[in-house]
Amino acid sequence: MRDFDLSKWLKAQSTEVDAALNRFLPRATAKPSTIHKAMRYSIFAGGKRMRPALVLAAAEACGGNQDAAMPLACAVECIHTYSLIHDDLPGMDNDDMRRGKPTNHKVFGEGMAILAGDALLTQAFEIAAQCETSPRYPLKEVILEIARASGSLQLIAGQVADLEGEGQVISRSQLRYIHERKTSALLACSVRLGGMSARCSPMQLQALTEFGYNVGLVFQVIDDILDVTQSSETLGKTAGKDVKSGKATYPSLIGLEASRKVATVFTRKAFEALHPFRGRAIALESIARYLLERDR
Ligand code: GRG
Repeated sequence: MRDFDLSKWLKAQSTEVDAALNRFLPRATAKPSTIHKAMRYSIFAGGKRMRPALVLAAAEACGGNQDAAMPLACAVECIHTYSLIHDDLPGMDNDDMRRGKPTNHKVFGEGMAILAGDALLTQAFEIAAQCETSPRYPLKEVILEIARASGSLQLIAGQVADLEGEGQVISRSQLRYIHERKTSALLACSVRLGGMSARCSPMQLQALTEFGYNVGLVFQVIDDILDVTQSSETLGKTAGKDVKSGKATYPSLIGLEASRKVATVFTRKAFEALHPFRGRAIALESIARYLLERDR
């Protein structure tokens, strides 16, 4: 931990992930070129690549290798990017800025942005289907893992509850329900996929699930705090939108200070989940710390 340079590690992983995504996605010139340009526009707009990093870090913690984990790292990034494109649409959050750039629909129009999201979601499964599998985690398990995390009981359920909760008074447990689905589901899926690519033991898979679930909650609480405390420029997306749209968040429910404490508690639980790895999950530990301390 002492000598581990997370920013160097993240940069190196991002370079590899970008190169792999470039290979997996159809060329921008492939017909019909508009859709491929739109998909590539958002994929390469400069995201933090946190979900691929979690896939690769979990694989490493379980003694796996980058080559086996890479298709799964790229698949989760495609799902994540699709969800951002659709979340920004006029019918959802109606946002103009994402990843420091105009949103997909601002550049390509609403219809094309819907299609770019659809195409990235489909692309994710095409990429995932190319991963190496094992008797312990056959392809069916891997595909089910991604489908369940991004389906109507998890990721989409979170978005539904988020949409329906706008302008409503919602309880802390309802907020937790939203965060578990909107954010934790894909983060937990990411670390689980990394573990599966490394043929992890059932005990390791359980530990990764617990870890991913808790860092997902940290991620969302901090995201909500940053929405209040940071500028749009720093975040690369419109800041202050939660208050404006009457969205329930931890800061609006319990205040900033208490929200930070909640994030610290979830981080502690995430660290505890890593005990079975006995110090071999250095990148995961470091990512958990970064997710708590990040300022953008
Ligand atoms: C299925 C349309 C649809 C939505 C599902 C994921 C989601 C719900 C909505 C996207 C917007 C949102 C607030 C998601 C919660 C998770 C989150 C804070 C995403 C932003 O992730 P970052 O900060 O983004 O990792 P970058 O751009 O760095 O990849």
